[in-house]
Formats: sequence, C-alpha cells, structure tokens
Amino acid sequence: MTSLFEPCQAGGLKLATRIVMAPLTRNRAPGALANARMAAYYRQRANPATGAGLIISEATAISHQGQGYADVPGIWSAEQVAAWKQVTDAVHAEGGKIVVQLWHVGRVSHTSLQPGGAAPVAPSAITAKTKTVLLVEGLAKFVETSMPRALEASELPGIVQDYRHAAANAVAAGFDGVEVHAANGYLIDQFLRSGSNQRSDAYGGPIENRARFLQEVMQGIVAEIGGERTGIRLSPVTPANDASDEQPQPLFEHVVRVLAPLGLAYVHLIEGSTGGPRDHQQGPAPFDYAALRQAYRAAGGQGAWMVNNGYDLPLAEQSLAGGADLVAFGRPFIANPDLGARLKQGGPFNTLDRATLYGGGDAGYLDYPTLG
Ligand code: 8OZ
Repeated sequence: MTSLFEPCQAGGLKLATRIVMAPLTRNRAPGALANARMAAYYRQRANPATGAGLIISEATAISHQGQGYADVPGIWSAEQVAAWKQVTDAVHAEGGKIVVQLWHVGRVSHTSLQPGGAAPVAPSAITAKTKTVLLVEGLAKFVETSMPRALEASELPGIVQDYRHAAANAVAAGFDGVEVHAANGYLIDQFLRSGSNQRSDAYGGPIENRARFLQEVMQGIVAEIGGERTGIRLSPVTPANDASDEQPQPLFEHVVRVLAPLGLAYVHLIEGSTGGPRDHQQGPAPFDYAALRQAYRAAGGQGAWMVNNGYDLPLAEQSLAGGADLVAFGRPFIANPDLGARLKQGGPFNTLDRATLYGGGDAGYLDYPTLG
C-alpha cells in the first residue's frame, strides 16, 4: 500500500513525499511583492522530512488586471521576479520544491484594485455574489465585488499571453513549475461554468466552447515552459465565489480530456465545497471523482492525481489506496509548519487562529510552534 511518506514522480517534479502544501492566500505582500517574511514562512514548511514534499504558493496574479485582493503577490514584472527569488532560494535551501499558482481573478475584484480604477473583466457582465478583501488602515475588510464588463473575444489572446509571460517569469524566479488556478470561481472557472458564462461566441454555450479559454491558456503555458512542470487546479462543484453549473460531470470530464494530451505534471482536485463539506452537490447527482480520473486516464493523461479538501491521515491513506497520488493540505499547514512530522506521529496538531489568516504581520504567520 502506498503511504503519504513515500516519494512520487509528478511529471518532471521528483517529490520526496506525497504531502503537498495547498495554495493559501495570506495577504502579506504589500506592493504585490514577495518579501523576507514570506520567505521565512515558506522555509518553515519546505523540508520534506518535516513539512511538504511540494509547496504550492499562494495565488499570484499574472497581471495587474488579474488582481482581486489587497496585498496579494504578482509575477508579471522583473521586480516581482527578483522578489520571489528569495522565496524559491529559501525553499530549495531546505531541500524542498515549490510551484507558483498563477491567478487571474476575473470578476472577483474591485475597481480600487484594477488598473486606472476600471471595471474588473469577466466572460459576461454578471456581478459575482461574493466578497473580496481590501485593507483599510491595515485591517482586512470584506467588500462586495464590483460590476464586471464582458471581455471582447479579441482581448483573450492578450490574457493568454499574460499567462505565458507569468509562466516564463516563474521559471526565471526559480520556481520548479506552475499551477494554473482554474478553480474557485476565478476567471478560467468563470468561463467553464454556465452560471457566469452567457456568451454566444466561440467561448460560450456548449461545453466545448466554455472550455476553450482554459484550453488556450494551458496550450500557451505548455508551449512556454513544458507540460512536465505545469499543473492545474479544478473545483468541479464548489460554490466558492458564486460559481455554478447545472451539469458539472460532463463539463469536467470534457476538461480532463482536453488536458490529457498536454503531458501535465499533475491535476489538483478540490473535492466538494472549498474549505467546506466534501459532499457538496451541484447538478443532478453527487459528483463522481473516480469517473473523472478514469476519463483522464482513458484519454491518456499521465499526470499525478492530487486531491484536496478536509483531509486527515486516514482519509489521505484511503484516497491513495483508491488511486490518488498526492494529497494537498491547506489550513492544517498554516497552523502546523511541521505538518509532515505531525502526520507521521499521529499529532498533536496546533489549532488555527482565523483572525490572522488574511493580512497582518508575523503573528499567526511565523509563530506557530513546531514539535520538540
Ligand atoms: C481565500 C481568500 C482569498 C482568496 C481561492 C485564492 O479561494 C483564493 C482565496 C482564498 O482560491
């Protein structure tokens, strides 16, 4: 039986264990720049003997237009690349691996975060019934997202180019690869799911059309840096950020068939409602994740299958026995920098302080204790 503590080859990523640190937004990057505090945080979790076999960075904007929250990092400028280098160096000094999560929020933004105070962009001009985080006098404040404008089809190649440029920057910054954020109701997911996509052109309507933007982004990134260091995150039924679709099963089975020939390092699945119930249902029947993986494998997909959402050790080992390759842990990794060591010895686990999740300084960021 495969154990969480065994190595895994995920495309070109040679991982010492199957324990992955999930992407976690922490809003501690003023000026959209990574910094020494962030390097210290990732370093604490980087040694595969005690922490993660792979770290996925917090969601990182591919462009100013892709920004939707206060004090989240970016990776579109040379200054941002140089700033990230201190993080990737710190992780590698501990013998760890790290990929950057590439993010365009689409409609989940606010005019105050957009270039020139413009409206956020989206597949269709439909406001997301969700909140974003602004910082007001240094404190996280949740505010309604702004009304978006619908993107012209002629603008989409420019956004694909922004993804390619960000992926090339990721390699220049020393990342071992990238994860494309196609989950949680952000731009790519807004194109995929019918509740946010009412387009009547080649990017809306039938499933094949709604998956076209994702396909073009992924093909562009793979052409830029190679599939073997590219992963993707999907969340077929999450209601996060007002995401909805009436038929998620055929939609996401089509998506994995599109991904199969790209030779990706991994496919990362959020099962259920992000950070919430694993059995959340959208559509006419419970989502069948085994059928999704089978559709990917049947289409020739060889990437590692990474699962996420509410995992503990018994559930993780059950999932590995059922065919998953990697398990991503989110909030447990915030409160337990040495989560790997704690899983191995069966705990104990520190409790999470929700008040320090988004924004702030070292408290609730660098001061969670390790064992011993
Ligand atoms: C929590 C707060 C802000 C953003 C996601 C990037 O849900 C996020 C996020 C999570 O994927």
